[in-house]
Amino acid sequence: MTYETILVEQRDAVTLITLNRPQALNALNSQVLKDLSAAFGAFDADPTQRCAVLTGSGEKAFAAGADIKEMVDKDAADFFLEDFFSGWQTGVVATRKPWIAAVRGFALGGGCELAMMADFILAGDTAKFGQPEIKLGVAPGMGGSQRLTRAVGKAKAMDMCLTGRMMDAAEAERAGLVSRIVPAADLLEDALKTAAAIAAMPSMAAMVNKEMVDIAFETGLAQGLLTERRLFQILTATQDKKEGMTAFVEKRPGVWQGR
Ligand code: CO8
Repeated sequence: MTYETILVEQRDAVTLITLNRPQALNALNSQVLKDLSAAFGAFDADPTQRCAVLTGSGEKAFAAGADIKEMVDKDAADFFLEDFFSGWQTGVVATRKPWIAAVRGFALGGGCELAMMADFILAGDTAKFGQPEIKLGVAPGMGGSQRLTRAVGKAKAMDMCLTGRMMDAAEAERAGLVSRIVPAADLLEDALKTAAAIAAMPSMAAMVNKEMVDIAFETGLAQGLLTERRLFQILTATQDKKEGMTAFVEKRPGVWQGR
């Protein structure tokens, strides 16, 4: 498959997807959404692929936002009739296998929102996160006001959205937006290593773990706990559960079937 705005390569069981519009700081236009939706769909459908990494080309940006040049001449009816941005939910968020955002440089507006769609964010020490849409007379439209608030709490989310200021990697880690910071030069290698470790896990269990944590953001505690218990019970019926526990007792590594 060929893509116009992204690069996709497979490294064993890990798919590496690179946003590739460095001249526009990897701004997210309709073609990027189309390409990413196809790439994430192919990743999800390919049984040889078990974890993905999304990163930006160039050192300056993961993505500097939705493409302002594409939006500048659209009016409200255009945005409404196209249900602008709705494709991110179906094309990217709906991915069932785990994936990591590896962020170096700017992750602003839609770029920050795209990073937050990942299961977790690994940050290079040059990462800068922000929701500067207010400075354009708008507001986040790809989940920023919701996911950022859930990730860092109301005070910081309000501060970010109302002032449009950027958060550096250290602040993002303290606030819980990113899981870890590594030197920018080592980021990709670290992210690929982390993804390979996830890819080596029993893959159905990885998908279920992902789903469980996502449910924590989408339901109340009682419903979340019940869903967790049911999903746990379903996992106990897998060959990998039998193998994992037997391998532990026999003091040997497990050999996974992914089911
Ligand atoms: N869209 C399009 N092009 C961009 C974008 C963008 N978001 N960001 C940067 N570029 C382009 C620049 O126009 C420039 O291209 P050119 O040289 O052809 O003009 C090139 O990338 C390099 O950018 P700069 O020269 O500006 O680089 P600097 O190092 O001086 O500045 C910044 C870097 C600070 C990142 C700066 O580029 C910037 O502020 N970018 C915009 C950041 C931003 O506002 N992002 C939010 C966009 S809006 C959004 O994501 C969600 C909107 C929700 C709307 C909801 C409607 C329904």
